[in-house]
Amino acid sequence: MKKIYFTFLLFTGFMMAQPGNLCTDPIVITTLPYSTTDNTGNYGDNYDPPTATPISCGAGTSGNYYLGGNDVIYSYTPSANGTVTIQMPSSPGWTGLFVFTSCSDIGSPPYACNCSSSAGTRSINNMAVTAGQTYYIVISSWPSPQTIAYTLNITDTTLSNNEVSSPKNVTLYPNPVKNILYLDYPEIDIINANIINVNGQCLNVKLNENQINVENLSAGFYILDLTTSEGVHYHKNFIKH
Ligand SMILES: [Ca+2]
Repeated sequence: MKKIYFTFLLFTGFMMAQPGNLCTDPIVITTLPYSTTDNTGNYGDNYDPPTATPISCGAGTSGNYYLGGNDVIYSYTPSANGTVTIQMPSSPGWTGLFVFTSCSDIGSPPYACNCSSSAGTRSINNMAVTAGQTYYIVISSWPSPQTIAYTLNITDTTLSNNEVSSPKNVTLYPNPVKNILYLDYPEIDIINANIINVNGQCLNVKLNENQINVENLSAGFYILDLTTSEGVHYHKNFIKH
């Protein structure tokens, strides 16, 4: 009986690989904030670094092998447009945090990423997310260390993203935009504008007579961060095409 039971355990263990090993069976994150502590040693080494053009994911990371070690895959599908911040605090060196928008993209340039050979926090700040799109979050390392202990924290950083329903109405048009983005904000005093890209990087823009010239931006999804004279931030999403 004991032998049969052991054989059964071995069989089911083999047949039912735990979620997180493969992108097609990720650890599904359903609500934010999310926090977990784990070790990539509990998962397999199923994905490889890119073999084509090296990907830069932070200072000094080109020519990277940051998918070389064991890999863990999480997925998150937001129900609303907004921004999230993904962090691995107190991470050992030679570790990488990647986000892909499809499983087939793993090994190709990611949607967002942060890697470093130094110990510290890996962070993707204010990453733009679109409702209904699944984002695959991959944690890995160089082949040395092959496995790492990690903490993964994901928070919803969408700020005032419901301003459409606010009495202080802000309107952007056209959206999608090609050259000039027009702003209408009759009830508030906006003193500064920034555009945030999908990597959470702030791009300098000039707000001029309620217009922003965006013709030099690459096609994609952006957040317009507006600061009022009272120091309140309003975020509006737009698409450049
Ligand atoms: Ca790997």
